[in-house]
Amino acid sequence: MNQNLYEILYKNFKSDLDRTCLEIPNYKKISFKDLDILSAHFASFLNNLGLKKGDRMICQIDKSLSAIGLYLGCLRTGIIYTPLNTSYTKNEVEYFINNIEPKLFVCRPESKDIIENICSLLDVPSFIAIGTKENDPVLNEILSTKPLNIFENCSDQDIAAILFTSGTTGKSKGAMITHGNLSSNALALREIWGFTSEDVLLHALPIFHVHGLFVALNTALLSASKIIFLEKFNIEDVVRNLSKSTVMMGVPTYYNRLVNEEEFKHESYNKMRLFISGSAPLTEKTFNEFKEKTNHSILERYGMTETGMITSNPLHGNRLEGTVGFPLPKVSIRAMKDGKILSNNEKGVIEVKGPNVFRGYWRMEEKTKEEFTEDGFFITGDIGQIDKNGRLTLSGRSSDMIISGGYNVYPKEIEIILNTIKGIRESAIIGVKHSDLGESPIAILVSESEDYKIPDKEIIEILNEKIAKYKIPKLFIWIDELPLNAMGKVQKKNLRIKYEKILL
Ligand code: MLC
Ligand code: AMP
Repeated sequence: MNQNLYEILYKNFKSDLDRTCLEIPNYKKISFKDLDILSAHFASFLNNLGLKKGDRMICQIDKSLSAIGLYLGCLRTGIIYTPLNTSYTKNEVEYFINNIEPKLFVCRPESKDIIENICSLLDVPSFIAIGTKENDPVLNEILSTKPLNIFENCSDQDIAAILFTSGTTGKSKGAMITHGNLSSNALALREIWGFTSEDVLLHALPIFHVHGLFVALNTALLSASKIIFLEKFNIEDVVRNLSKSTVMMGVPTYYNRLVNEEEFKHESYNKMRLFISGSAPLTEKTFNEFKEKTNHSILERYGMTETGMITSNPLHGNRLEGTVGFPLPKVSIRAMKDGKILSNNEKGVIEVKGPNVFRGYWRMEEKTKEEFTEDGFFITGDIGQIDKNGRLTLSGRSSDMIISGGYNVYPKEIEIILNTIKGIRESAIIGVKHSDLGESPIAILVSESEDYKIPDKEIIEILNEKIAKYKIPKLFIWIDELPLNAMGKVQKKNLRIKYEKILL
């Protein structure tokens, strides 16, 4: 049987073709039929450009109907979809192109000149720029093609998408996510979160990461639920549209902001049945304040780019603050230490196995091998404990990764750049508490000379050229020397303890 994810989604919404699928502010309503036809136009357009199953397409575009059309068009044709965070810089984009070797790059109109230049230098055969407006000329061109109602034959092992995740070495890795990974996860989430065609999902997340793209979109489409599709998380728009919604998904920052928003009153959530949080730890404070204000217990779940969703608190039953719940159907987890499986709440590294686990890192066989155990479990790098009922509580990460507003920041990537700046002898990036974003990176620097410290502004200018804005440290602190352990390694734990509350 064809395991093409689009065909599976289609089979599940085809009895609702005339119902509204997408409500996008300042746009006409889009029915499931409209969406199906739109994706067939995109499939045709990709096909006319000569792309075929297994070819890669990179896009760095704003959240829009076209972005969904492109995603679904790729699924239909078996073309590998590679979305990039819109804040990535030219420098970062070049790395992704070199790594992926796409046949097509789709960018925003405002970055057309820069991307066109990179594409010609790096031999990307095709390139287009597409905007968000209903009358965008490139969208119109795509809509003028003859729709291609294709469901390319795919096995559950065929790659549907490659999503980049950074690494401890500072080098991004492309996670190869298959049609089978995505369908198994969407089917499991529909079941455990009770999604139906009666639901209205408030969608304010970006769609270049797993959370907004797969968890939210795939689950809603598979359930034939309506989606209120907002361009981004803007508190006024979210509050206004929540009154028409039944489910919302978000990172903890969204819930921090809602709790502190005066206009977020009973009328704004009286139709809501479920608030879901993930991508970063939801603090007990936010969970409890939200519960006090709304009488809703936020349902926290846990996942990763490489694995999709792994565990979730229950829809029915106790949603325990500070825990991420139980493994999804068909997913196994274990906590490991020194090669032993732990039990009864002992802390170890969490490993996961199941149909949700990705195929490996694109063109990084060695790295892939390192991150799997011999018996096929993926080593997440998250530290946690599993109680006797199977409930998981996370307590940290084995790497020093920072999660800022749901985006991952890898210290190494920033330190490598800082250490090349004249005037900086050495640097350490650490994550400290941030009341809105959860955590934020700050830089601890040692100067090359005693009497001159480069102004922050100059450092930021250099960083802005090379890395996305959300990775820029919120503070630069100069000290005489970095604390080292006996092995000569920077004791980041000590720095974290010292500066933990500096941004609060
Ligand atoms: C934006 N900015 C951030 C930021 N987002 N800075 C730090 N951390 C962030 N997360 C910066 C911008 O570059 C800009 O800088 C300034 O903040 C204002 O931009 P904005 O777009 O207006 O920001 P804001 O609306 O406040 O965005 C914050 C946010 C957004 C939390 C709403 O980042 C967001 O929607 N995050 C969701 C991330 C997500 O989807 N994660 C899922 C990963 S998947 P300047 O200098 O120009 O002012 C995953 C797996 C799983 O982890 O389990 O789900
Ligand atoms: P990413 O690389 O963007 O896929 O991020 C995945 C990481 O986000 C995981 O390895 C966890 O460290 C973190 N994460 C996701 N969900 C949660 C959660 N509910 N609580 C704590 N951390 C989470």
